[in-house]
Parts: sequence; structure tokens; C-alpha cells
Amino acid sequence: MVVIFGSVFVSNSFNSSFAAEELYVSLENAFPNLSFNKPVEFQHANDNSNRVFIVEKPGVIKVLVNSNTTDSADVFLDITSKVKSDGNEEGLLGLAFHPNYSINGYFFIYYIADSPRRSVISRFSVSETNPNQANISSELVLLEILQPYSNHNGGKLAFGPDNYLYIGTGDGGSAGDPLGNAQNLEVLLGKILRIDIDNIVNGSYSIPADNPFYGNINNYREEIYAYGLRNPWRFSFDSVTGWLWVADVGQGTIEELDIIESGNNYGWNIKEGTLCYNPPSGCDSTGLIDPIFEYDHSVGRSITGGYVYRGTNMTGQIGKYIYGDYINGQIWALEYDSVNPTNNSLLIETTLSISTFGIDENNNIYVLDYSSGNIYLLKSSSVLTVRTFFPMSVWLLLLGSVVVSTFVSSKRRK
Ligand SMILES: [Ca+2]
Ligand SMILES: [Ca+2]
Repeated sequence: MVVIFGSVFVSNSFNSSFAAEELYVSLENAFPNLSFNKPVEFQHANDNSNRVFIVEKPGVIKVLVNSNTTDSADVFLDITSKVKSDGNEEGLLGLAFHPNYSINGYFFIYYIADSPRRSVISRFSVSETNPNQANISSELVLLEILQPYSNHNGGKLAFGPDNYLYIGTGDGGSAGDPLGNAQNLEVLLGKILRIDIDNIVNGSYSIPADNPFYGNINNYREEIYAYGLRNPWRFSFDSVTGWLWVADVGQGTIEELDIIESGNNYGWNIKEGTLCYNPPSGCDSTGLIDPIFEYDHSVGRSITGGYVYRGTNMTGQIGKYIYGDYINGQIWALEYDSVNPTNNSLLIETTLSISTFGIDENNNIYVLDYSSGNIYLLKSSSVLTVRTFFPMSVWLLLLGSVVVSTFVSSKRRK
């Protein structure tokens, strides 16, 4: 079933003349028989099992066959009793499967716990007898980070092409980073972290020797890969370029996209996007890396990072970074030439509360609606559901000119 948001009537002739160029994108309910409870993450296990795993914020991971006829999901893991999820941004927030999951059965999660309020990053193992069930008693805690406030917890986990585990932490919360965490290299908040979970030294992980602060004598945390982040809400690695794309949610003015490199300072809370934040003018930008792309709050109000598209069902979008906005429901595709953003096109306007994007084993991309709990597959469409590049008035002008030229040419044939 194709779900169309903001669709407009377009004549068939006009429509088909553009369909071959795949200007149109639509959403299809990926699991019309199912909905989820506050879904915030969508992963697959990289094991060719055609399963997907849906993280529900209160503390449950569901597993199901990736088919639109699936009518039931198994509970893969339920740690609701361990998870503090009463704050809007608290809960079970992240899931990443080990690159060799099909051999070792390891997966990693990020959740908020209470007493004291903290982030927990843990490793679990799958059951030895049931591939659709985790071993609930297999938890190995890797990291715990005290959380001063309920918001800005980050929560994304992903393995890089180097097989190291990357962790996104928020600045700890409140507003404006009052504790200065993001610029403080002695704390783990407001950072992208990078750890080696395969070689365990003194605990449950080790520090890669090429981490930027490895072996420093300044008391800087060696887990830090990059800093100056406010609340990275979703990041991903492009499987082709290896670039680490991070969406950093803004304070009150700017939403931004960064391509993260080792040791760099992405500015918060000295800057919000390309603007000075603290101080509000005349800030010292020395050494700060500006976003590759940003938009202000007249466009959207809370960015949700996605993926560089490498799938098969929208050939017109290959190589573009697909992302959205939680508040306004719009989904865009950004083209970037490694120096500048070259085009940012609105793919579709929706009424969804876009909590996250996911990709399946075929690199097709999904969008999760926090409000309804539904999950949608993004696909190309022969039906215009969005104003791409141009406002509707331009499309109507184009449509009008097609009608006129068709009329003229048919007159000439007579
Ligand atoms: Ca927090
Ligand atoms: Ca920034």
C-alpha cells in the first residue's frame, strides 16, 4: 500500500514523462500488520537472515522477517527493568551488531539507567539455541557515563569500516551546555567516541593506537575521536567513501550535518552551526570545523540523521545523503562533492515524527515514525507526492506549458 502525503493530482502524460528520471519518492508501510512502541532504531545483523531488529525506546528489541506480509515479531531482548525511559530523550537508544555477528553472536546497546542517572554501553550475546532471542544474562558493561540532565544523551552506536565501535554522546543536557562538556576533553559527553571491543585491556575494551588523544599526558579521555558535539542524533558510515556523517541537533537556531574526522572540534558550544553561540558574537573560531550543511529553524527544528543511499529501489538517489527533520517530517537528499554541498532536494513531505532511519541487508532505506510506531520504506514512485526543487506554482506552470504545447502540436497535425 502506497502512503501518499500531500499528494496532488497530476495528469498521466505529465507524470510518465518524468517518472523515468525518478524525481518522485513515496513511502510504503513496510510492515502493515505491525506497529512498534516508540521505535528509535532499525538495524540488521549482517547475517543474510533477512531479519530486521527494531529498538523500542522503553527497553525492548523486536526481531522480525523483513517482509510486508510479516504479522508477528519476536522479543529479541527486553531490558525494560534496567532502562530509565521517562525522559523524552531517555531510554534504549542504540543498537549495533558486531561485524562478525554471524560468528560470535555479539551485539552492543546504548541505554539510560537510573540511580545514578547514566548512559550505559553494553555488549550482549545471542542465545546459543534461539537466533531470535538474546541471552538476557550475557550483559558485559563496557562504559558508564554519568548524565547530569535527562536530555541530550546521544545514543547512536555503529561500527566503522575499521571495525571499531563508534559511540555518539550528547553534551549531557539542559540547554546551552552549562557544564561546558562538549569542549572539555576530560569528559566523554558531547563527543564521538571510538573504542576497540575486540582487544580487551584492563576492562572491557581498549583504545585504538591511532585515536587522536591516545597516550596523551593532559588527562584527556583517550576514547574521544571528535568533540564539540551537542546531541548527535544519528550518524552513519557511507559504505563506499567510509565517511562518517553526523547530524547534530541544534539549540534554538541551527540544525547541522558534519562529516567527522579524527581529532576535530565541531564547535559546540562556542558555535551553533556557523553562528557564534557563546559568546553570541565575536567568538574565536580558531580550529573549529563548520558543518558541511546547515538549515535554520524556519526550515526545520530537529534534524534526524540518515544514510548515504546505496540501495536499489531509488536509483536516482544513489550516493546522496538522505536525512529528515523530526518536527516537520520532511525528508531531504543532500549531494556533496567532498568540498561543498552541491544540491539539497526535498524528497517528500510527511506528517511523521521521524525518530530515525534504517537500512536493510539490501541497503534500502526506511523511516521510523515515533508517533504511530509505523515503519515506512522509501521507494521511487511514478506518482508525484512532493514538490521537488520547485514550488507547486512552478510545477503548475510546467504542467500548463505541457498542456499548451500538446494542444499546439495537435493543432499542427490537423
Ligand atoms: Ca543527559
Ligand atoms: Ca557544530
